Amino acid sequence: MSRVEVEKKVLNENQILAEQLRERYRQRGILCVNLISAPGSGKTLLLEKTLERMDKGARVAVLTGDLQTENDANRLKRAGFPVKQITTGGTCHLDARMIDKHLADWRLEDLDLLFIENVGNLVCPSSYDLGEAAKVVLLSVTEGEDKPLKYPSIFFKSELMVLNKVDLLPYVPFDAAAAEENARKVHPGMEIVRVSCTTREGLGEWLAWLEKRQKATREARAATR
Ligand SMILES: Nc1nc2c(ncn2[C@@H]2O[C@H](COP(=O)(O)OP(=O)(O)O)[C@@H](O)[C@H]2O)c(=O)[nH]1
Ligand SMILES: [Mg+2]
Repeated sequence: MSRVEVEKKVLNENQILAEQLRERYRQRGILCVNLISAPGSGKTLLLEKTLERMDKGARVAVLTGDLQTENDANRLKRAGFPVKQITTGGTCHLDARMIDKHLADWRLEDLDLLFIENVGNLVCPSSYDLGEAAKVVLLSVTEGEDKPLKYPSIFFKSELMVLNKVDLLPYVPFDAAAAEENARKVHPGMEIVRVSCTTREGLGEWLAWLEKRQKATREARAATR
């Protein structure tokens, strides 16, 4: 079997499992969000600040992926919600089987919101559906405004772009308007929020986007009952 055929088979198997996960989330009214970015753009800090703003009784959980270490899970657990680390060894993305395996001993009935922090990488995670309702791509202002043009697939497939680290804009030569224009060249009409996870600027807009998507998830579930 050629390399192309093997890759196609793996992707098809992933897609089947991802659709099963999506159906499980749909039946329970869970919003699943898959966060993707290059390493260091601020996925974990965004999640830490998000969890910090949630009510103590919020039905939220996080699966966080990295090649090695439990560092991110340890950071995220401080908020008191269920968190699991997925260490992939050498794999540069999460896949649906890893998600299925790590969800096995959680009761999905107890969740309304599931965050997945993907492995830091703008390429491979774009090819693997995890059953999420939405992919969210983070771009930080230290990465260069041309990244949406260089890595179009993930910007095209993501519903929202979080432009992070805007607190650093006075210190780096980064044209935020050009970055947004580039994102919308590959994904016309893409939603974008500007955020600083350190100063918390823009976090309200991000939380409003989440609330809007959760409302849509609840309504879609109610419509099928
Ligand atoms: N100045 C600044 N630093 C940030 C911001 N968000 C994240 N960082 C820093 O960027 C580094 C990487 O963040 P992390 O959340 O680990 O990124 P991840 O690899 O995408 O999960 C850490 O040192 C964070 O403190 C931000 O909005 N502004
Ligand atoms: Mg991280």
